[in-house]
Amino acid sequence: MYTEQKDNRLKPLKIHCPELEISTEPAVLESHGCDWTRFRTPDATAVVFPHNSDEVAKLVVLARAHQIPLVPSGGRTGLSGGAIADAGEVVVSFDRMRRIIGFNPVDRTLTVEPGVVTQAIQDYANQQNLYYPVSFASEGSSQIGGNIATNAGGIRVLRYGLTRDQVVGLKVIDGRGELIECNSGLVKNASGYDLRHLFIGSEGTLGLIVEATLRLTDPPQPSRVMLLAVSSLDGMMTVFRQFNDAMNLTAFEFLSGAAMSYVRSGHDLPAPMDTETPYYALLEFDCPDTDTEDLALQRFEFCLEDGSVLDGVISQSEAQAADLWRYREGISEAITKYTPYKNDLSVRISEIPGYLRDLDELAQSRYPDFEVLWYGHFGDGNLHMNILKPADMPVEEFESVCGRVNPDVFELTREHNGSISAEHGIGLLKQAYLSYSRSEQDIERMRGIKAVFDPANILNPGKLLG
Ligand code: 2HG
Ligand code: ZN
Repeated sequence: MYTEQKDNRLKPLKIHCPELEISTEPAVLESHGCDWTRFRTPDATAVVFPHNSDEVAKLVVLARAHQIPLVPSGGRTGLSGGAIADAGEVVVSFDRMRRIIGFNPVDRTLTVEPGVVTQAIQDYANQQNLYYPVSFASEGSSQIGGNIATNAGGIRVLRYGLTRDQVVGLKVIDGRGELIECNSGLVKNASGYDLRHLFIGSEGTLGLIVEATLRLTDPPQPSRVMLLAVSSLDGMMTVFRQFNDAMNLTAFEFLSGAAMSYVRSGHDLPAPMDTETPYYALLEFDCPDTDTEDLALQRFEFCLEDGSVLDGVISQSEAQAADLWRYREGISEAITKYTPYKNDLSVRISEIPGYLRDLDELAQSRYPDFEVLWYGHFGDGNLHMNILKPADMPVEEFESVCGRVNPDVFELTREHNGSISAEHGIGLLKQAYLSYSRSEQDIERMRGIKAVFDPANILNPGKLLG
């Protein structure tokens, strides 16, 4: 974007919000103008760092008056371009709003500012002998405001639900600069539309989260992790049913044999077992006593006998459990250097084998020269499809080839009643495909809601609804 247009956005900020911390340092514009998504070049006008909700409100009022587009920015670990500023927007970083505001031991709630890092919330909960259950590989840098704005999922959704299920109170500055207080930490509240749930997962298009109250829960029981070599997708379903019926699962993840090879070479990990298979399942379950462990081993024997499992290992310590998790949690980072094109898909669990088979066939016929890796959260129906870029192909060409196949991938997803985004969001990258998961009428309804909270369309324009 032209410097003059950027100046027109920057000047009112400097004049009317002189106390606001503003950076136009090239390195800051670059780092805060994008998330973990590849395929876009950041081009932000400025990055602002409000210190409290009053500053956020004042900023939004000014942005509305001067038609300055704002991109909210947390830990920038998103994978759909929700936090990208590539059209001269002003990035609103919550790096200076990192206070833990208060813990209530009776209500078991924690109130925090949006810039608090997810792991800091987990650690705080642990210190109180409680537990914040939302967990994913980027928890060391992602911020709670971003988690809420994208309704982050992760590895323990099948037991504890999504970020949405942990939020009991929310304060938000909407696109008119008004503070909206939602639910005040109540467990029960039947007083009408629950606006909190509109903001959760709205990808910063309806309001900027300035405070959140989170429900903490009991610490988990001692657990075990199993990594199983699984012979086929139907075998994976057998394993899921056997263990889900018998055990209290906290996670049921899967990865393809190819994903296993990449995570091993990327992190220099040893072979977890002698047998190599097309798929691996990683299970975590409560295991408070030896009877439960015996039960798990019985289920394992059953799966071995019926051929769905060919081999497996079980953790005997927390360190071993962490080592086994690396085979699943390390994949995304290990393949970053191959500039993967990502689709984050979901179907009902019972649909996974048929859907994945159809998808794999489609991938093999439409991307014959590309390597496609599968992994994800089998236990909640979320599949991550990663297509690796051939080393000699320019990024633009790769993106456009993947984009041409997307309609077929998403049509198949629609046929299986699935969603084109399970947990990463629509953001910028999947915006053009929203209609594969939402009807035209639904999109119109969402536009109506957007107009109520952000009439001037200054909050993350171009994302989600376009
Ligand atoms: C995961 O489950 C993350 O590892 C990242 O959601 C998924 O890299 C991906 O596609
Ligand atoms: Zn995931």
